[in-house]
Amino acid sequence: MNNEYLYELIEKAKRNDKGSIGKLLTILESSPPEAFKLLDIVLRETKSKAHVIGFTGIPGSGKSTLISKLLSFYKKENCKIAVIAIDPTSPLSRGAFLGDRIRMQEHSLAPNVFIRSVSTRGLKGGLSFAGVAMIEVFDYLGYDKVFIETVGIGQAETDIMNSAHTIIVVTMPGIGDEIQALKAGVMEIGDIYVLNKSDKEESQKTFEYLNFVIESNELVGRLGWRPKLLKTSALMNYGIEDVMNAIEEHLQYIIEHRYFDSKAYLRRKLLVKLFIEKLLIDKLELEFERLNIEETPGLRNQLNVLREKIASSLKELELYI
Ligand SMILES: Nc1nc2c(ncn2[C@@H]2O[C@H](COP(=O)(O)OP(=O)(O)O)[C@@H](O)[C@H]2O)c(=O)[nH]1
Ligand SMILES: [Mg+2]
Repeated sequence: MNNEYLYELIEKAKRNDKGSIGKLLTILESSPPEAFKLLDIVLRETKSKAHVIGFTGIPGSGKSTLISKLLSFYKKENCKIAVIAIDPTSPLSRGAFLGDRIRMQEHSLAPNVFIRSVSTRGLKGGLSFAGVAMIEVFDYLGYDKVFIETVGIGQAETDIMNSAHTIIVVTMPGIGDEIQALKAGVMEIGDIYVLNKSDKEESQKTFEYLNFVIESNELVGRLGWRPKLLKTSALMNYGIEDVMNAIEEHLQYIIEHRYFDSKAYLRRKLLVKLFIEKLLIDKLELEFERLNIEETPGLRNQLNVLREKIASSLKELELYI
């Protein structure tokens, strides 16, 4: 890809040409040299403006449905929103219920909404990199909100969640021992807890339990923010506006506490590490595949072959600079 083509893509993406935006995101997933050129431009824009909101919680708790309903509210506010779905069960990937997929697709036709599904497969060391880099690209393109949906299990998802200003943990009634859910760790990171599927009978009991945990200060929010607990039924479109109001309240809180900019700073710093990490891991994987331990007997020799290859790839970094 020559530079002119990349610049052209960026210009078109800035005018909200969705095809071009999609191509830029694909570059982040598939081509480190091009990704480098793109991010070098993107990160020169010093002021970060996008509010990044992470949605996590067990599969089936209703994250995608909730996001889809929130999009309807935010669209009315004339907000530009990007959704990054890092979720094998995302409505955008195969295997989802047809209805969910259609609802999400309806949103993605709206000019101010962009939805991207990131496959967890085939991105070896690069999932964190691609996810965090996508946030930066949406920020650069003037998106007001970036929603991220993950099931929050792997390291990549932790990196990406750490890049969010506001974290929403979505849970549902009847998942058995709620204490287990808390112990799973995922419950400890939320700024806002959403008990979805509150149309279900057993939901009041779960709500009271979660409320008790939060009230008794077992869950300590970041920066002194008191975690909120909300009840929704994404299916019945109930409580969605409350979630939106809580998101906006949290945004105001973090702006007042000067957390908004420091988060963006940390995210951009993380991206530097993830970029180098991705280059090195890709190189190591490639050379490891090529290594023939019969032709190169002895651990010392084998390590030496890999060391030399990695050293030469570090030398190649000069090509970027
Ligand atoms: N009863 C009920 N079902 C819901 C609600 N929200 C989502 N669902 C259903 O739960 C299933 C999983 O939802 P989904 O949004 O894909 O969950 P995700 O895996 O967390 O993204 C789907 O069949 C939804 O229709 C709700 O509020 N009440
Ligand atoms: Mg989902």
